[in-house]
Amino acid sequence: MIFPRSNRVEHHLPHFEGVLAQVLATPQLGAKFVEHELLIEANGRTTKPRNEGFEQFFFVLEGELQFELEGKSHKMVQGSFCWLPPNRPYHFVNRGEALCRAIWIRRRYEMVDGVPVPEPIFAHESDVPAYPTDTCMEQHLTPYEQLGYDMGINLQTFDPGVYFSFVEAHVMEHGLYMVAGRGLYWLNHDLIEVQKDDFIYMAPFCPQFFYATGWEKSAYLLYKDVNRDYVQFL
Ligand code: UGY
Ligand code: MN
Repeated sequence: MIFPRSNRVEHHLPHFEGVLAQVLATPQLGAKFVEHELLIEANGRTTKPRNEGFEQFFFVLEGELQFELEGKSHKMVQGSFCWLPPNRPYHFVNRGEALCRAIWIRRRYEMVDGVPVPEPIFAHESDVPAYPTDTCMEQHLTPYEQLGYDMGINLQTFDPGVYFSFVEAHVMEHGLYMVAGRGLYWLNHDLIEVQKDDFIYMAPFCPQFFYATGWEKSAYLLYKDVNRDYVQFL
């Protein structure tokens, strides 16, 4: 399912002030995660510390955000991100003068016996090494080589004209947010043009293939469920 920016509407969420949310993916769509784009105006904020039993990921698309966790303050700018395990109360405020746009992804963390729950991560995309994968460069914003992570977040960057070497299909679902450029996405036998700020939800086993077009690099932020088996659905 492609969800271009021009089709999206905004609404308010409880316990935020000066913040509008675009809902990108929820269980109503079949997703096992919830993804929003948050539009946080100057001085927009959480109105009380948020303590939720979900793991969470934030990525700043533009603007800046002052994020507080456990008495520590983290200044987040464009390209900054954080991952939080469940039940770690946080709050944030946009102390800048411009709008802050951020991607916010939550899901239920799946515990595994003997595998410790990882500690929070605060970093910037430029801190994360990029590896060549198939035909793109891939950065693992959550280091999901470690089994403790069940939320895989990749930043995938493509040179113009580059395309996957095969049509992928896998049990993992995706929430894909285009952060730069444009291209053609093959999704379950439809070929769709996508560009910066478009969102795509890919259900489990959706055949998928990307062909980067345009004159600049294309990039997307990609959620996928990782490192767990699927017996919970039996
Ligand atoms: O990791 C992935 O599943 C990724 N290659 N999929 C995608 O970009 N559609
Ligand atoms: Mn994939």
